[in-house]
This record gives sequence, C-alpha cells and structure tokens, in this order.
Amino acid sequence: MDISDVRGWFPILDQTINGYPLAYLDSAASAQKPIQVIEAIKQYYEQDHANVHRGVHTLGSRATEAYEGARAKVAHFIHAKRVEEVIFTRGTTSSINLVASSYARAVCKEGDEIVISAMEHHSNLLPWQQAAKATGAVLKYIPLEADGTFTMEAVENTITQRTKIVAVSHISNVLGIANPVKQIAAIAHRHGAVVMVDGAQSIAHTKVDVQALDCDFYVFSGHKMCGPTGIGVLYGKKAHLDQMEPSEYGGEMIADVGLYDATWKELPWKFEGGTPIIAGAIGLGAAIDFLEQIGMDAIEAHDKQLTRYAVERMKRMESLTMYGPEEGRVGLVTFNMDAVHPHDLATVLDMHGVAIRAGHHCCQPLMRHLGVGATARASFYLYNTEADVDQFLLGLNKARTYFEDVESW
Ligand code: 7TS
Repeated sequence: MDISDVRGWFPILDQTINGYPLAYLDSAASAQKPIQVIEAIKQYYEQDHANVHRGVHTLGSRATEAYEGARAKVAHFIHAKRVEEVIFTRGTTSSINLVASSYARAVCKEGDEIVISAMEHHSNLLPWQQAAKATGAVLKYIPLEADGTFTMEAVENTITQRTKIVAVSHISNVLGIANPVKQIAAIAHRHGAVVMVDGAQSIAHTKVDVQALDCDFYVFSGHKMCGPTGIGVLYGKKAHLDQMEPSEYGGEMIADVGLYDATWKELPWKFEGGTPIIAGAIGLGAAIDFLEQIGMDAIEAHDKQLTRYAVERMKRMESLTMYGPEEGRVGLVTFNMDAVHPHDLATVLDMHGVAIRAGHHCCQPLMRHLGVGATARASFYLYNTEADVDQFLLGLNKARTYFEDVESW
C-alpha cells in the first residue's frame, strides 16, 4: 500500500466542514480510523462475538483467537521478546497508573527517587506524584533547557544510586521531538533503576523496538495509531511484571479462589481482570496490520517531511512563534500567533475546515516553563497531504488579517 494514496481508506476525511474540505490536523490528540479497522470491529460484533477464555463453543473460540491474535500482533509490532509481556489496558494513562501503583509501590521506599521531566504529559506526571506521596520517594525533575528539551548531561546529573524509576516520553506531545530513550535507559540501568517510556506519541510515527531500546516498560494507546479508543498497551519485561501485584481483582485473572484467599493466573492475564476489551484489541490488531502494510519507515518519513513543509512556510509568516527546537520535529508543531488567543485561532481555522488543537495540551508545567498559558498545535499523520497544510497556512493568514482588523476597530 502506497502512502501517497492512503487517504481514501479513511471515510471520515471525505467530508466538508463549514464549506471547506476537512483538513484534520489533530492526530496527536487522536488519529482517524481506516475502513479496515472499522470493518474488523464490525465483523467481530456481527459474526464472532462471545466472551473470551471461557466458552468451549465456536464463537468463544473465535473471539479468544482474535483477542490473543491481536496480542501477538502487538508483541511483533514492538518486537517484544515474549507475547505475555504485552498487557492490554484502557490506554497510556491506565498503563502508567498500573506501573506507578503496582511497580513503584513495590520497589520504592522512603528517600528513593523517581525521576521524570517537566516536559511530560500530565498522564506521565500525576501518577508519579501520587506514587511518591504513597511511598515517601522523592520526585525529581530532569532540568529543562529554555526550549523545553533536556540534555544527556542533565539526565546524568539527575539520576543517582537512589533512583528506582525513570519515566520519560519518547516523543513530546508539545515539542514534537524524540528523547534519546535508549541512552537514558543505559544510564538508568547503570544506577540500578528501571525506565518507563511513554510511547503515546511515538508509537504512531516511528518503528519501536523495545528490546533494542532496552526499556523496562513501554506504554501507548491504540487510538493514536489508527486503532479504537479504550484500548492500550503496557509492555513490561517479564521479570518486572512477575514481581508486580495485579491492580484489579476479580473474574478472569484468577488461578484458584478460596473463601479468604486466591491465586492469580500467569502473565499476561493476571493484569486483565474482568471481561477484557475484546473489540478494542481486535481493532488495534487491524490498525497494526494497516500500519505495517504501509511500513513504519514510510510513515515516519512522510510525517517528518510534512512537518518540515509546514514549519518552513510558517517561518516566513510574521507574528508566529514556534516552540521547541528548530530541527527534529516528528509530526507536530506547537505555536502561537501574536496577540491572538490559541482558542480564537483554532475557532477561525475551524471556520476554514481546519482542525487543530489549542490549550495547554495536558502539559501545564511545560507551558509554564515556556512562559505561555496555552498554545496552538497542528499535528500531521499518514493521511495528511500538502493540500491540508496549504489550507492550514491559508487559514492562518486569514486569522491574522481578521484579528488585525479587529484590533484596529
Ligand atoms: N502521554 C503523551 C505523551 C500523550 O501525548 C498523551 C495524550 C498521553 C500520554 C495520554 O494518552 P491517553 O490515550 O491515555 O489519553 N496526548 C494528547 C494530546 O496531546 N492531546 O490530546 C491527548
């Protein structure tokens, strides 16, 4: 499948908004779904639905095969060593909470350290605040440069022998740049700490090899990579997952139940209490098939190229400030227009059929560091074209003229 004509597979993109073709530039918040994913979920509900891991009947077997088949697809996609190292969760936020409550509380003692950065999404920040409070661990921040990034020297200086966990994003949802997580993992391991990588943004744009990165945990959401909402993944090295307590107790996750005690199933099911997210996992499996047919290298090259195309043209516009480093943005650009609130800007762009995000992007500490309350953000994915970017640029120009006129009233 060639990336230049994938757009046709996304039914939602074939519509007009306020009289303009839809230019969807908000995939960093959530990506659109190709027909293959929609059909896979439809087929499951129309023909194969039953609960998993229990029925001996045909539908039960089909559903179980499809659900466990999706797990195998995820394991292959991220190059996990073992399929049972892939736990299905509700999404990135749930996965991080699971690690922060189950792993952190098992290993952190008073005075130990949890290291994160102020670049993190709230979902990779609040769970660690709570874990630190619950265990008496110290929450330490890798200091940021003026542009919001951090250096390896800063990482070296922050991680110590007391550090038990380092949690960082692979690609920032505000700056759009990738952190050197492989090197961070090496430093953490030298100090006896583990590394959890927030892959919510990276999983959609880059090839991820958890063994090559040598990360201990890697988490992501299905909905940012053309899969459904409500499904996500916690990858963890078996040795760590084995050590962790389940976060939910109930049906499905047990081996044997007595009146006062019980034992758990082996991995991965000990973390999947209750009827799991069957349709979500199947949809995620279909999304992986779709992305692999196009190829993650082609997707990354396309997304970077389109971002460069946008940034080069935005640089020529007066009154725009872009945030983050000049180079290395993978699929998004965060910016502000002088004297225009980003929400107003997003509203004017919507009037021209262009969907962007405005706000603090769930990164209030990073916003404060950058000295802004909110920003606008345009994000690009495999189905976007230069025509989408041109429509966006035209919208920006119209917004500038509009607000200049308003100012002179
Ligand atoms: N981590 C990062 C880096 C993210 O970008 C997001 C979502 C999350 C964690 C949380 O993912 P969830 O699927 O559990 O919600 N980021 C965004 C965003 O940038 N705009 O909307 C959601």
